[in-house]
Amino acid sequence: CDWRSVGDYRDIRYEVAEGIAKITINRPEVRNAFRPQTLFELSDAFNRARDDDEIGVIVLTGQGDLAFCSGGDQRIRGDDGYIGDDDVANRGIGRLNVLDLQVQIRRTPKPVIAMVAGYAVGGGHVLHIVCDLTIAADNARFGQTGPKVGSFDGGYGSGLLARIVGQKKSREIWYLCKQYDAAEAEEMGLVNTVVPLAQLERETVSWARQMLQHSPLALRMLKASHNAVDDGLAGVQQLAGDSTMLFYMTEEAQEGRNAYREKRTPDFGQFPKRP
Ligand code: 2NE
Repeated sequence: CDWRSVGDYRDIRYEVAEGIAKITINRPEVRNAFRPQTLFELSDAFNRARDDDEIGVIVLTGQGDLAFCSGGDQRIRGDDGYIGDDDVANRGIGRLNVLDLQVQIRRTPKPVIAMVAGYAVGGGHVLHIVCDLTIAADNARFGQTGPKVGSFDGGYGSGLLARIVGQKKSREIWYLCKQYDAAEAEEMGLVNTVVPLAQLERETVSWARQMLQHSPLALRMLKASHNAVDDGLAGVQQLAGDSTMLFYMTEEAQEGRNAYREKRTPDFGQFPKRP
């Protein structure tokens, strides 16, 4: 892929090619741990990819071969969350804004692929969980560390993980804080496929290209449908919003709009009462 860099970011890179947006966490010196700034930038990049109607698939990855993401940057973890530069100026109040990013990835109406080389642990592991698909390199290692470092993610990090690998395995992953290699992750359905490290990007781009050949609206509806139950009323709301969007595209809905604008009674009688 001939990636073209877009935007001006400190902690991440945003690149596009062939209808694919690649978002890279770029803090390899800390195994791509995130701080509040990283998450604000990731949020901006996901919005950028969502709003760009040329982009059909988004890839989330980490810089280098050693890590996808190692979770929250423990060096700037305060007593109530992660403290960014602005937060220090603003009385040092901590944030857990990775949770907002998780929700944003779920609500982004385009497939998101986690492209994982090296460690995906802690909050970094949860980021791959909330992506639609995960392509792992054979050097990938997965796990949660929360109980070891005094943290936990009781939302998607537990609930969605349990949906993916089952209740017993999810509790094992969290309670014991073990690490799992790529083959074990594939075995438990935590990743879609495992490929040699040297082929990781090629394989990921190939999956993206296959999806780009398919109907973007069908993919959008499938993402919302897969999310709906687990996301509760917010999931239903997204699916319902997509229904409204599709309804707006019909002549029946447009008749309602046109009648209002033309100050006449709408003629809905022309439309069939479908069986
Ligand atoms: C990721 C892992 C397993 C890598 O191990 P290894 O042996 O390959 O590297 P090493 O030497 O541990 O790490 C290299 C450098 O990166 C820093 C290290 O401190 C080290 O720095 P130097 O000693 O060279 O200066 N580093 C790595 N991860 C970091 C991190 N998360 N924050 C700050 N610096 C980090 C191994 O490094 C590891 O286990 N890392 C910690 C993983 C972890 O516990 N993450 C936090 C979980 S809690 C969380 O993410 C969270 C949540 O649970 C709920 C809400 C929000 C966030």
